[in-house]
Amino acid sequence: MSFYGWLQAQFLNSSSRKSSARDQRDAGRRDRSPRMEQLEDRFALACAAAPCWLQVTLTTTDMSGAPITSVPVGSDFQLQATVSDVRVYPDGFESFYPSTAPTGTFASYDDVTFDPSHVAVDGAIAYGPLFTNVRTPDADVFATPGQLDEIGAVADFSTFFTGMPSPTLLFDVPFQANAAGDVIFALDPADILPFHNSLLFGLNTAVPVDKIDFVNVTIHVSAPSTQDQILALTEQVNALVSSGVLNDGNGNALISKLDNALNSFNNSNNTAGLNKMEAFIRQVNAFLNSGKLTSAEAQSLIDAADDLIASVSA
Ligand SMILES: [Ca+2]
Repeated sequence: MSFYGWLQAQFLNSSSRKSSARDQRDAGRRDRSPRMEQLEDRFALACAAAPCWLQVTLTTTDMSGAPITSVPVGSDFQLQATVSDVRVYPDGFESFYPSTAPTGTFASYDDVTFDPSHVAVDGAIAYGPLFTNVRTPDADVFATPGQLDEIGAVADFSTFFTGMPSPTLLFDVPFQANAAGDVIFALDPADILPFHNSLLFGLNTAVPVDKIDFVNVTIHVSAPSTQDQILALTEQVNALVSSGVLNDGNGNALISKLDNALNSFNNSNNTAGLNKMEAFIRQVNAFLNSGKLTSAEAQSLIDAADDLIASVSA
């Protein structure tokens, strides 16, 4: 598959659309901003055979798309990829391609690896609105834990004569943070070729891998605060009381120990706080032994208490 192959197959053979296409192309020429601003960016580019032609950039964002570098355990975030045509004419263009003709990324596919013991995909891929064609289906992308396999798409037909802005959104993928630590999202070239070649406007061959600047991202997954962990445990106990598993007295026996632990932690007396958490665990085990709690209910409380103890002791 190539840029011109697509043009021929999908668009140019359709004579009925040629006149509107010409209008769009003229409009695109008038609107196209100078590419000079990208000269500065090129100093930061890194590909095996500089100058680079295509940049694929990963960013981690909150659920509204604002970039973030850390996220607490249990929270959602998004992995976002943008693509930028970073060529400086005429390098990387066909010799006959006019300098005023449309530029941008026509197709981009990659693999992304990550540590699945720390983060997990938590929803569907949202491909960029200008990448509407040949989107790799979610089931294929998500088939292997710890990898987004062959994720990518081809540009919308509407961009054929206007080009594609740089950067343009390629995809957003929602993730959940499950365990504390630094998580690297790393790009790798796609493997299913030529179907998943990276393509640029004005270039009739695939973008060579050594001309692609892959920009990875690391997000720090932070453990929740001790206060947040105690609050979550308190809510867990309250739920057992309101569902009738524990009576009020049982609930108070547990919650008073959590309150005492919280006071100790707030006063920076971690040793006393940890002792009170151990007392909480003993009380849970007592309710387990007397049959008030099932082993699953008890284990859930003990796991959360152990997590808290581990994060305070770390
Ligand atoms: Ca792959």
